[in-house]
Amino acid sequence: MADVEPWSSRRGSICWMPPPSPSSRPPGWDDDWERSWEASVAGSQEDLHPVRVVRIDKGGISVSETAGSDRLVVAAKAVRRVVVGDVCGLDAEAGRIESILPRRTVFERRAPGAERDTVAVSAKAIAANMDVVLVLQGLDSGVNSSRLAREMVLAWESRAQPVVVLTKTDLCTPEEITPQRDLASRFAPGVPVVCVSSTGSSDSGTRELEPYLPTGTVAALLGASGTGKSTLANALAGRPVQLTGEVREGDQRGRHTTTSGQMLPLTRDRWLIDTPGIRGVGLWHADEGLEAAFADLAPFAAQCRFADCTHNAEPGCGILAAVSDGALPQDRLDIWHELLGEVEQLEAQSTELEREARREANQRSRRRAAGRRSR
Ligand SMILES: Nc1nc2c(ncn2[C@@H]2O[C@H](COP(=O)(O)OP(=O)(O)OP(=O)(O)O)[C@@H](O)[C@H]2O)c(=O)[nH]1
Ligand SMILES: [Mg+2]
Ligand SMILES: [Zn+2]
Repeated sequence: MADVEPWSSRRGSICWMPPPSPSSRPPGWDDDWERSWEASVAGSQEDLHPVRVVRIDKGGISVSETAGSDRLVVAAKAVRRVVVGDVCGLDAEAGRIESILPRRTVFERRAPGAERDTVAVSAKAIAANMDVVLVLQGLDSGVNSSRLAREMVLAWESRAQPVVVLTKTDLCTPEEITPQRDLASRFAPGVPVVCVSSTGSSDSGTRELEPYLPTGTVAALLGASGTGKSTLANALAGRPVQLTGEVREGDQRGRHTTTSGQMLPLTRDRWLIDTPGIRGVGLWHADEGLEAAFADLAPFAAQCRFADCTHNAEPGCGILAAVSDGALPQDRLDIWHELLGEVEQLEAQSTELEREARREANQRSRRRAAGRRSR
């Protein structure tokens, strides 16, 4: 390997970095990334190398230049905005991330408050560029339909492809599984529902998931505590993997788990994006997600007499008609009203916060202007 210069000698960082080879490509790279790279970086900044953010710690950003390669460490100061999963242009000489490729998919949570010089009541990205979101529900406790509906909104909103995974088939009889699968399908219309068992000694319990995780896939896991996310990750990897926040045996301080996000290799060519933030993500600016998650309501809504029908009590409401003649189950409409109400409430709050932030930003700029005048 040519010209390996210890970073520590140049910039007080914690890791050395070999210069990337020009032909290497980061984990999960595909033709779309190649096109995006050509369009946004390659022509204008020839000295940059494509890398993927695979881990973010307090101390720095780890990037991977090629699948399975050693990780490189970039000072966190360089770019605050990157999140795990981001594909970036790295200036290897300077050890700096210079650009972030447009994100294909992203998990966001609300980040209210004003930042310097900007009105920033906005969504804060927490993970990017996952291809698939595995939404887990445990068959042992039964499908929680309202939770599943909410998770589907979040998954769709990220723009990644959702797949519902019903775990722990080994704890149920086939007769018990069928109605649960049907319930899940009803609350995740148009989404594959796969039943797995992650605790067997062979991989046969998770084989059904394979078609949804083709070579190059980057997946993320959504699901309540105890639904089997860690166990499924281990089963898919064929070895124990360490999800964020888990305390490793014999290391009660959880030293290895302080990361705020990581992209773990499951196999040589499949990855798992894991951040504690994904698990805690709430509804926020979820219009697109709501629309996609409730696609089963759309054909009935198209029949409503009024374009702005709220489907509460209006005459000629296609949805209410569908409910009364049994074409649309009442519980689907109920959960839609509930989630829409939540999103609207959040939006109303954001408007208030936004007003406040704008007022503060204006005050700051007035003070600055006054400062300039008095100089
Ligand atoms: N029988 C059986 N048990 C399972 C299966 N998957 C998970 N479990 C058990 O369910 C419990 C919870 O599984 P975890 O993988 O820890 O769940 P998790 O989603 O990671 O939970 P948190 O980390 O708390 O969010 C554990 O006791 C697992 O052994 C399965 O397919 N079959
Ligand atoms: Mg876990
Ligand atoms: Zn209506």
